[in-house]
Order: sequence, then C-alpha cells, then structure tokens
Amino acid sequence: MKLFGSLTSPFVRKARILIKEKNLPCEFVVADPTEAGGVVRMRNPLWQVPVLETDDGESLFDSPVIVEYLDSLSTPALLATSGAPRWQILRWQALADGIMEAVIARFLEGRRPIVQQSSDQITFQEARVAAALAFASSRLKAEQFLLEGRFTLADLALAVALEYTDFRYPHDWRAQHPRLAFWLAGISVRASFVETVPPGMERPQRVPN
Ligand SMILES: N[C@@H](CCC(=O)N[C@@H](CS)C(=O)NCC(=O)O)C(=O)O
Repeated sequence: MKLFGSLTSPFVRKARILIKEKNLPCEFVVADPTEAGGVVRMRNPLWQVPVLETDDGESLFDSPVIVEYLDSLSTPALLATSGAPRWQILRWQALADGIMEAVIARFLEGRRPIVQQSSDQITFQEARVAAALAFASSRLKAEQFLLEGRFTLADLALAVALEYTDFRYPHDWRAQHPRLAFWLAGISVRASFVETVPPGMERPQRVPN
C-alpha cells in the first residue's frame, strides 16, 4: 500500500498517524496535488490529498474513507464497527474535519492579496472554529480519552485538528478551554504524533502575552 500526500495536510496526517498507531505496512509518498499530470490528480479526480493506493491497485479517497479502510485491516479497531460508539466517533471526526476545513479556508483567505481579502470570510471561519472548540470542550469528560476509555479515531482526529489550528491559526484558545488543552497535551506526546509533526510546526505553540 502507498499513501500519497503532503507533509502539512492535516487530512493526510490523520492517515499517517493511524498507520503508525496500527503499525500497518504502508509507504508514505510525498506528492503534490497541484502538479498537473501528477500521481494525485491521476488517482483522485478531486485533486486532493490524501490518496491511498491499496495492494490491489485501487485508489481510495478522501480521508474518512482512507482511515476507515486502513482501520479495517487489523485489530483493535480505532473506529467502533457498530452501535452508539461508532456514531460518536464519526461525529468527532466530522467535527475535527470541519475545524481543519475552517482553518484552511481562513489561512487561504489570508494569503490572497490584501485588496482581495474578505475580512467577513476570515471572521466567519474564525467563528466556526470557536464554535467547534466550544462544542468539543463541552463534550469533554475528565478522562484521558474522549470515549470508550481508550485511544480511538475520535482522539486521533480531534488532536490533529487542534494541532493544525496551532499551526495555521495560532491563537490562545487554551485560555478559554483549559481542559481541552490538558487533554490535547496527553494525546500529543504519543509517538505517532511526534513522528508526524509538520515541518515548521513547533509544539505546543502559544501566542505570547
Ligand atoms: N475532505 C478531504 C479534504 C482533503 C483536502 O482538503 N486536502 C487538501 C490539502 S489539506 C488538498 O489536497 N488541497 C489541494 C491543493 O492543495 O491543491 C479529505 O478529508 O481528504
């Protein structure tokens, strides 16, 4: 198997962390989704990373499909296969993916020439991130993991989203959500997280007072 992706994409990082957590035989290949005629565009008509090449040559996208496929290859599952835990884990992943999308949208807007930037768009994306972090904070229990008393895809996805927020939208969300910050610190020390830190991302990032 081969996983194609960039070093900075949080969606790719979800899959990379899952591969490490489960010690799966999958090669990571750095690939540029903007390259015309490149492997990403050949394998994913949405021109996005991550893309997974399975052992039978099939291409899988997008990241929720890839992580579920990879998770199905060995036990223990990081995504419960049925019942309430499954929907809860999938909702955590949806929340995390939504945070990543909002952070990316804000970041890309901020990279447009100043005269073309929409401050409304930036404010809107920041408000979405704030609402999502408040939701996450309100659902957090005083436990090491989000649910099931063990590390699941929910912990994986939300921690990737929060670290990506630190990377591309550094602001002091920890002051408002100290329990979330404490929970993240416990997840971030896992080898799978340490080994997949994007280049240029220091951990933890804090806004100076
Ligand atoms: N819903 C997709 C989102 C993937 C995505 O947005 N990937 C970005 C990188 S973070 C991408 O490939 N963008 C295309 C580009 O940079 O040209 C998933 O979960 O895989």
